[in-house]
Amino acid sequence: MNKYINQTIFALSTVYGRSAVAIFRISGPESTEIAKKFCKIKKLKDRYVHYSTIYDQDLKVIDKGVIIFFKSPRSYTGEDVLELHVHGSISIIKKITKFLSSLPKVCPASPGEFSKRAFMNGKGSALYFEGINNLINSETENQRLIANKQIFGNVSQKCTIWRNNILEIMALIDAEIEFSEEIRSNNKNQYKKKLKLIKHDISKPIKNFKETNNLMHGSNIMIIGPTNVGKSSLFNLLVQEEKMIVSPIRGTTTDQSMQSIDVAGKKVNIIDSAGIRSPQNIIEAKGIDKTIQNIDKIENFILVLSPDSLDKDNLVNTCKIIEKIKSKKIVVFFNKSDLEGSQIKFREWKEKIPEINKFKSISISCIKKNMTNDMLIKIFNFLNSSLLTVDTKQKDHYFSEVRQHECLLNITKNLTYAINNFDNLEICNKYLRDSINNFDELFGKHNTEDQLGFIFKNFCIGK
Ligand SMILES: Nc1nc2c(ncn2[C@@H]2O[C@H](COP(=O)(O)OP(=O)(O)OP(=O)(O)O)[C@@H](O)[C@H]2O)c(=O)[nH]1
Ligand SMILES: [Mg+2]
Repeated sequence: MNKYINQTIFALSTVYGRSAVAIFRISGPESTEIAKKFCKIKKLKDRYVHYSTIYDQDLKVIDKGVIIFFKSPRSYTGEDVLELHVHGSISIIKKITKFLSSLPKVCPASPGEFSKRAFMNGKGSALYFEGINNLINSETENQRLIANKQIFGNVSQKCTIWRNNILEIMALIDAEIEFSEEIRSNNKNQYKKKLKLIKHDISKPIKNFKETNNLMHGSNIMIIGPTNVGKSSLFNLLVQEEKMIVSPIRGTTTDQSMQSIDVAGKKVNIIDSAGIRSPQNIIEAKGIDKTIQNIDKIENFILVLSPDSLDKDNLVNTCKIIEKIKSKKIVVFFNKSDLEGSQIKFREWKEKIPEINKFKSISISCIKKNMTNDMLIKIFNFLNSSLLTVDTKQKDHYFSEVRQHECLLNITKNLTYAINNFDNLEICNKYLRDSINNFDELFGKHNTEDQLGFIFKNFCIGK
């Protein structure tokens, strides 16, 4: 075990707030003491549902609930773990938190500390725990599916197979170096071929990384366009909430606002932005600057245009916007289709800026009374098919984290060096050894305290 051995941690593992049940999780050597002393359980049975009163230090009743004890090592963390299932009232949660904090050798857990302890106790690889964290954070079906692959085998299994195959080739090369005077070129070619195959296999999830990362953490879509075209109205429509102020005054939105939504099982972060024009004041100037600066970081754009905004200034501004984002994915929303003569104006937009014809477009009206359920479905389907084109049935969507991606890139780099150095088998094997180290890093083996902190810091408290 590690330096944690003497410390017992606890956390509320359910959401803070009013609910039927709240669960506290306690992990470490004090767990048994707490069960015996403060739940008065004389015979603490492993994995057994005890129904018992919970007392504080003065042996005053806090609540009555279900107590479950998981004896080390058969617990989530691998340590003795005690779960207190109590009534989910805020006062009870506060009382138990205060009471547990007051006990010697017991302290509140930091984010991800339960999982970190589990990892230290060999309960799974870093990949596995990243999957657990992703599953807890998942909101959409695709996030759940990717997290499941990360947890239930596929990912670790794949990496283990790749790693073992490389180890096998290393052993064969070692034998060649050791025993034969002249390496048979036949063998060499065979090893080379096998390494190329592994590299090819790894290249598939690498290629899909951006998409997998987007599916897991959300694709960013920025709503952009001239002022007063209905960008904020569209934003409110998509997030189904009156989040942004909408008004006929140009330059109403001065800052960016983001909200996550689910589009056909894919997480999408919708961003509203300040309308592009010559700024009228310092606040608006800052907002427009912010939009322009963030353009580089965004992949997908909804360009909103309206019939009543077709004037000389807006034509110039729209051309500037298109010039800036033309290498990205763009769709055009012709808004305010309810206005008279709107279709003629939309055609005029296309004639004046022929570039617009290159993008897929949809004609809509954000006026509430015009918005039917069918129209809303049509808008979401349009967004899904034109901006979020990911074939989620593909099997190679499983590495979603930047850390994982970096390890895979290093593995490929070292495999390439190894393949290119078959003339000198010692050098070749050195690169293969480096690739094995990259795999170990991917699994979290030999990682320093800092590196582990990086992996677990984004976990929620209580996991
Ligand atoms: N007729 C009509 N009016 C709309 C429609 N969508 C929005 N509007 C109106 O257009 C005006 C501007 O709407 P906003 O959503 O604030 O426009 P914006 O592009 O966010 O404007 P800025 O934040 O100033 O850049 C408001 O008065 C809206 O009620 C629509 O589909 N039809
Ligand atoms: Mg706005």
